[in-house]
Amino acid sequence: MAISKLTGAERADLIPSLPGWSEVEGGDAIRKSFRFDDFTRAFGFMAQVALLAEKADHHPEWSNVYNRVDIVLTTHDADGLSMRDIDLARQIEAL
Ligand code: HBI
Repeated sequence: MAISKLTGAERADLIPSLPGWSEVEGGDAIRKSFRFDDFTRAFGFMAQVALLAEKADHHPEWSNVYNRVDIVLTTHDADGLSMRDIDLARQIEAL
């Protein structure tokens, strides 16, 4: 299914409502850094996000260093930011 890239106006409207998320340079992705008390909690969070991603068929670009998880969301099929990214970010915030 073709997924369309969000316009600048849509991004300006949607991203501020995502706590702690910011636009990556160029506006084609959003990112957030998470910090946990320890590695176990960071990995548990990643496991929860992995299940959301698989259910959504929409997967993060992410890295983990000990208690830190850095997530970037973009839509390869749209070559930029789409509603799939916004929806996944909302689901992550609801964990
Ligand atoms: N994840 N972030 C991201 N972007 C995509 O375009 C994407 C994905 N996960 C799976 C997926 N696309 C599939 O729809 C395609 O690989 C077929």
